[in-house]
Amino acid sequence: AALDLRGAAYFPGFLDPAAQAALVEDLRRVVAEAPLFSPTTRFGGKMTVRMTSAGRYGWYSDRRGYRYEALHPSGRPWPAIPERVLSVWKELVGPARLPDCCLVNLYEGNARMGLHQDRDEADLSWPVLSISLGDEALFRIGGTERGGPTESLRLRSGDVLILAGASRLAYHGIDRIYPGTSGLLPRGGRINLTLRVVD
Ligand code: MD3
Ligand code: FE
Repeated sequence: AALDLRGAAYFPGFLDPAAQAALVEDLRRVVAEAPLFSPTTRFGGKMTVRMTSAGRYGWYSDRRGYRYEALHPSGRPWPAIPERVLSVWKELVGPARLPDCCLVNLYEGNARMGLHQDRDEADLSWPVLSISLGDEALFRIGGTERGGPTESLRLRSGDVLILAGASRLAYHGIDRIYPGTSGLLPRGGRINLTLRVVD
């Protein structure tokens, strides 16, 4: 059953260990076609998270700012979103519209993601769906104003979060990863998938 977290729907343990392992296999193929990279922020610093994408668009950032791109930095199109990833979206969001982008974030070591809003998408009425795999993470979510109160939640492997309604524009981030809390990834670390309708 979904718990309500500031309007977000939280499905702890939605994916069983076999389903999690199947997604990791799918992601190995995605990363082989579209290698992970560390984007530069508009302020010139490197992000500590490594990322890539699948789908019609991939999320990208450099000194020109944050945006969606139709091509990986290699110049090739992004790989297709794996069918088993789309199944999670169809089950929880519905089949009417499929996501254009599956952003793959890999957290290793001291990687983190500062508080931000996701607002690069054309139609913010579509939800964002997030899948956590691997080591546990300290996730923080606040309101729609920077500097307001926040609450923290430990995201675990197999958890799914749907950000819709008021929570869609909530400030959120990842404060830290807890190494050694999951055996899913042989070298440790955490993968987060975010599915989005872009345009
Ligand atoms: C709340 N990723 O890629 S997932 C991101 O774990 C991002 O990699 C984090 O924030 C991660 O943009 C958090 C949970 C999440 C995803 C999208 C959201 C929370 C959100 C969009 C709006 C509000
Ligand atoms: Fe985000």
